[in-house]
Amino acid sequence: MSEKKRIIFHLDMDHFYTAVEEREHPEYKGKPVIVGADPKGGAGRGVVATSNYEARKAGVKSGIPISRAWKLCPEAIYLPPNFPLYIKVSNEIMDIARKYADKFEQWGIDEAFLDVSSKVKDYAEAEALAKQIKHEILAKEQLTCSIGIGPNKLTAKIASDYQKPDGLTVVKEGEVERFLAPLPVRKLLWVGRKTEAKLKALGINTIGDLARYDPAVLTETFGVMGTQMHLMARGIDRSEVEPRTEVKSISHETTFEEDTDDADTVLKALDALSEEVCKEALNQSLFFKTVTVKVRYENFETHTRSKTLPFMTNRQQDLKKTAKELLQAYLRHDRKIRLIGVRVSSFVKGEKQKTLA
Ligand code: DCP
Ligand code: CA
Ligand code: CA
Repeated sequence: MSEKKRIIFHLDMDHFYTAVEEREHPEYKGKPVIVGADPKGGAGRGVVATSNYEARKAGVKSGIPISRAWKLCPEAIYLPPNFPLYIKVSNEIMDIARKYADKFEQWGIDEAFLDVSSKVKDYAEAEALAKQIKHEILAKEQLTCSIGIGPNKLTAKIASDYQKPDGLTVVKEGEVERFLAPLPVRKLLWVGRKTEAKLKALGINTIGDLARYDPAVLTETFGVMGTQMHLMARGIDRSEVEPRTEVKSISHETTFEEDTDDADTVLKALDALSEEVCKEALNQSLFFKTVTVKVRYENFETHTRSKTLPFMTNRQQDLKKTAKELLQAYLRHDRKIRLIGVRVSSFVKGEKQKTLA
């Protein structure tokens, strides 16, 4: 049975946070702009979320310490992230792109896969469609994006990164292996720095080197991931474009060893639960607005109370403070508590971590 031919787009916004900031503040245009932690004159402890292309020329990239950015580019405009704005813009862009796809999958705050197989009959039509999407995003949002087109998600994702900013790269079926071969293995989706170092030790630098390597040895060295990497190096990826199943809430609860009416004990446990919940939200790049606490008294009577914050957050201090406020009413000297829980919901998604290794 022959497999149905697919045409997949990967769309990724150019220097997303800083591009949005430049749009909102035209006076920043042409100057280096960095969004991230407060540099505090070089003593700041956080990292760079992103930088525009002017700042990148000075070596400032996502993820480097903000103190290092300050050394490299003290003259840049430093801005704290404005997540509500980026998320609003992201939602608008996704709504534009979604219309063009048979199947749509948002991946992180500024990128998405589109399966357009039934919308176009060949790669020429696909290219025209991609231009139309880029045009609509530019017209409505005054922002540029880069689109990669290929027969599968893997190829499309690597192609969107190939010519940035404002790029459009088409890799037709049959050209995939030749397109991938000269690129560094790092470009493969799941190859992190550790794996890259191990591959280098085997003399594998490019995706082509990996494609030619003995798959049995790769499987022996890296397990299932080795098999997977070899397939990817040859441009094989059958995964479907599919909307992710959404996480609706994150919660943790704890039952006390002994029922208690001691406020300290209860509040300490509440803080620990808040920390757990926050860590999970951070891991999944989720920001929440609604906080709910749950209390079960010794007689199993159970109550919940919620509060929706006026802003989105995934900061521990916000959750701890709100959870504490909500719980106060349940702390009574005449009733012992058996269980407490903390839940967060009303999510919006931030940028996803892209490497597994
Ligand atoms: N981001 C972040 N921390 C990182 C990486 C990214 O906070 N380590 C945020 C800021 C970016 C946004 O996610 O603007 C999108 O990430 P990308 O990796 O797509 O990077 P950019 O869009 O900034 O740049 P590019 O033009 O290279 O895509
Ligand atoms: Ca981007
Ligand atoms: Ca991205």
